[in-house]
Amino acid sequence: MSREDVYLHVRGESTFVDDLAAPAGQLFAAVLGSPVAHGTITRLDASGALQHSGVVRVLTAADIPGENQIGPILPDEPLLADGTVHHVGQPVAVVLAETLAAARRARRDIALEIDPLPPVLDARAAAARGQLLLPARTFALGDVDAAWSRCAQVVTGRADSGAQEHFYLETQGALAVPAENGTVVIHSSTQSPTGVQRQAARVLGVPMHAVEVDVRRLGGGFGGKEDQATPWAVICALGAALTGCAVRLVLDRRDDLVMTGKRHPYSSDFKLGLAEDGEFLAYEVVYYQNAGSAADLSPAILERSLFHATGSYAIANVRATALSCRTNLAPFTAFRGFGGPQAMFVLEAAIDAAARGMGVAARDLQRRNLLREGSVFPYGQTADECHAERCWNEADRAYDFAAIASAAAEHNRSHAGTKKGTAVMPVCFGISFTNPSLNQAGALVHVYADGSVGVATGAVEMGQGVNQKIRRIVAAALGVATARVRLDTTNTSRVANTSPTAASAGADLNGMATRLACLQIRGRLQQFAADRLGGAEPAQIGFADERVLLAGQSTPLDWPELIRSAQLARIDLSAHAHYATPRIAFDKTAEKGRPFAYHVYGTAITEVTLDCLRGTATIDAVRLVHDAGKSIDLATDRGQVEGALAQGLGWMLLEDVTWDEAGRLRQDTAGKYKVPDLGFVPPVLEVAFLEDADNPHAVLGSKGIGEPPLMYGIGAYFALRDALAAARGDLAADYTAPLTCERTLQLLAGRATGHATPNLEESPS
Ligand code: MTE
Ligand code: LUZ
Ligand code: MOS
Repeated sequence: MSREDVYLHVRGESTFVDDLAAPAGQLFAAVLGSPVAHGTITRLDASGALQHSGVVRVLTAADIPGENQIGPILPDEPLLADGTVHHVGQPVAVVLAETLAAARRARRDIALEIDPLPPVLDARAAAARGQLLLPARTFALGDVDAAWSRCAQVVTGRADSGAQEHFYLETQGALAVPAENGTVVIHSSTQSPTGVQRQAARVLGVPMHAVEVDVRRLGGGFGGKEDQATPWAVICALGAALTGCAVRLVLDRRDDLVMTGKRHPYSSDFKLGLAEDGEFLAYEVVYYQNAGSAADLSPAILERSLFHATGSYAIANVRATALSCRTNLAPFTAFRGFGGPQAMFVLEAAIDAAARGMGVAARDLQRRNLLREGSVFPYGQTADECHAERCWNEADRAYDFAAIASAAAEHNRSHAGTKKGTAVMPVCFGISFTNPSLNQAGALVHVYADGSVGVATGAVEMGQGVNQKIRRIVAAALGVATARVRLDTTNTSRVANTSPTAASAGADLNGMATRLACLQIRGRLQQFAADRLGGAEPAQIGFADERVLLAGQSTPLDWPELIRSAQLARIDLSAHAHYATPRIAFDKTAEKGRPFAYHVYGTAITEVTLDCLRGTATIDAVRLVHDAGKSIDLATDRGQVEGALAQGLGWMLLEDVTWDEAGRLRQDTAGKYKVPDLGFVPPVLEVAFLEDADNPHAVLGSKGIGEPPLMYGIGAYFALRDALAAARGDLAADYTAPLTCERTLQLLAGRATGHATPNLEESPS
């Protein structure tokens, strides 16, 4: 049985927030965002907007009954601007009107005057001014300073990676419906129903029990709705509380692009030292993370960059320092990979520079330094059940890296107009929220009297297939067909205090909680069936193919009959369970611990062809071996690998996010932003899953899959650089991503490409 929602999607029957029928008296909201990146509000007068017919009320910071604060980590993010504005698009006021058109029209007639202050847009410039969110953090291993003198080769350089727009098909939105006695129900397109509940309660000044958040599904989240679905939901709740009417707010694409955060741009300095034989002896790196104007999730994202500083490699001496820099851009936020891709890009740039400096193939250096069983990460955890070399070797055996590279070289000898390039990209990604307390989940399972099963968990379905995986987990635990199992909406009243569906751990955590709940019910049913079958041992009872088994043999009792009679016999057919990942801990003072339940591994080889005249590149092939553990749903996992890869390729080669000097986003409409489409994805895309891979640390031996494959996309950047190097022997040591067609042409012309992030001031060093 394939995914239930596939049929709904294809027929256009799946519902999203904006498909919910309008409650009687519903109002529409339109948010006025700041037109300038930094300044002091000198006048905010809504009287002009209130003249419009249909306008009911205009909300500003002064209307907030509770705290004007929604910062999830640091209290630095007002819901509505109060006194100062810190980025273009920052919410300042909200028009509530009877029609959407009236709300949007009236928004233009709010008088907003701002005394501008100079904006800081670049991370290094912000660091030079001391604009850090928190003190810098450093992860260290061994003795870096002592190691340099032993190195035969030391390369230094700079690497810059750009922002990335989530471009979920469903824009941010919410519908809040007031209920009796000051309570409210919020339908939100959020990955974090509890996060919305917590911040709505904070802003309204009510207990969390007065706020119910409900989520059917998202039309994509990709991290963009891990924290940044909150303001829109809270604005609706505020409007509902103040007017007594339901309030709907669904951002149009332009507002969504301008007002919400993207993947963090990073600018980094690296220094990599190698022994004669290519061993990585020492690695030093400083990351300047452009956090935008408020902390949002930036400190957690910065932390994950540090965790992934050494990528898939064992390096004995490391010092990685990370600075989260406050700038006047919309707060950057979670995006698939969560700081990991940015860190891995820097190390791959260092390896590329070293390989070119030493005249060896990058893949020989990569292979020489891969993580092995027992390798120690800079944060103190060891690589256990390490599959880095297995993935590499299986990929090399299946695809023959040397043959692919020599075919490219052969092409390059005989073609002047086009050049081929190749690169291998190994990935190692830690699974668990790096904040240990987030690694918990709950589930509520009901077996109804007709034998059908309803499941509620904290997991949000956003296209990643978590519902399908949970159905399969239930089917396996109870021995029933997946068709019997249906996932309820994700609702804070059914399962409370949940973590966001994120960190690729949604199925791990909620799947395990669901399995534990099923096992409780299963235990009761074993007892009941044992009695009914004339006093057998409960342990002898099993459930498979919708039948009750006794000592492995089929009995006349089938699932519907079992449940019907169990219900009549007053057996509890419901269970709640909670799962907390065991054995994870992290000491932030020492910066050492065991933050991850396990790691995901894989290796990809990418081939590109560069058109030397036009600067265009085509990705010819990506072939990879990925460690998915024992997959719960192969088709879903394959889809996740393909989708994540496409997003990684887009980040590296295609998707360019830029701002003008005043801090205004240039790509403020869909037409100005390129996202990968089918024609961009390589025609040859071979995905093999690692054979005989088990994982003792997650449900049914599976592994989290949502994020890790994104980082295979980094290979395309270095494959394109490889092709560029074939076109130009004196290729500049410029590591700026994305390597768009424009940048490629500049490199072909022998020019530096400039940096993806605004770099308006000199860097401090
Ligand atoms: N796949 C689809 N189709 N849509 C999404 O929004 N989000 C990704 C990934 N895959 C996403 C997706 C991100 S950022 C994460 S963290 C995981 O799914 C979350 O789901 P999981 O933990 O259940 O894998
Ligand atoms: N969110 C979070 C995440 O809060 N902590 C994490 O470690 C994480 N990792 C990936 C994606 N989202
Ligand atoms: Mo994913 S960035 O953890 O939502």
